[in-house]
Amino acid sequence: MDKVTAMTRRVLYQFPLSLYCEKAAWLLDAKGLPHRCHNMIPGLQVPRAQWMAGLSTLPILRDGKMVIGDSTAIALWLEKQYPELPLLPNDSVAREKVLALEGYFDELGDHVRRCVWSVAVDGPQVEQIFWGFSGYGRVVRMIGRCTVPLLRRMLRWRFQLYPQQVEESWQRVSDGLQFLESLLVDNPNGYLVDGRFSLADLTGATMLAPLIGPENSPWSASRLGIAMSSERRALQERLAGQWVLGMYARHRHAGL
Ligand SMILES: N[C@@H](CCC(=O)N[C@@H](CS)C(=O)NCC(=O)O)C(=O)O
Repeated sequence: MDKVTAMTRRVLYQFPLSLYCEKAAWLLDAKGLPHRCHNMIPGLQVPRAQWMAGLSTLPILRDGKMVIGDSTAIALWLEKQYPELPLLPNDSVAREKVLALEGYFDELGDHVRRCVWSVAVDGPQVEQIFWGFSGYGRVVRMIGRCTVPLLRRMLRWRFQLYPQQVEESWQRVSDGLQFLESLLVDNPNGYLVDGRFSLADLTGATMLAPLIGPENSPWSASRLGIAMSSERRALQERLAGQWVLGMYARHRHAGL
């Protein structure tokens, strides 16, 4: 299949800022699978997502006639369908370890998202962070500019940006960073399972990226501006932060 045909047949329905959509896009890129991204408007995705995959969340991947929703299901399906450039080990024990770490980081992602939005929600760049992607047309971005107070209210409600929840999430994130660092001690090449890049590394790096802000991620400093900048300085110097930056630098090659 040539690249143009593949991009017509393989479509990732996503929110460009979503952790789980970034994970799915990275999965496709890591496997060298050309695809096209279709950016959807948060909230308005529900009927189409329900119709396509019986889910209300993104990412959803359409690959020819096949439609798969949920980033973990997408990972498993891609692995089965395109086993070249594997992201899961053959060995069953190592495979279980990768999947357990993937599940752990996926769950942590919700807390990371809450922490980052709790810092960014009141900042002047909130509209640029949320809508400032080339995949959203001029009209959508214009509406975005006119509805900033509504966006802030929606973010607070949707991600439960309330003091108690935010405090709990920072604690979970702190535990998560320490857990990651415990896996990295005496681990010279930095891969979490069996010394090679896997779904565990890809998921860990994606879910923590909004805190650390690798330049080739949707949460780069050039997109977020000053939001998170003081929190990030300390995080980037930690072992976990260095690890995220290293994974993005070495393995996140987009734009196939
Ligand atoms: N476990 C799911 C989580 C997906 C998810 O939470 N997606 C969010 C975007 S980050 C979403 O679509 N939210 C829309 C909604 O809940 O209405 C996955 O891995 O795909």
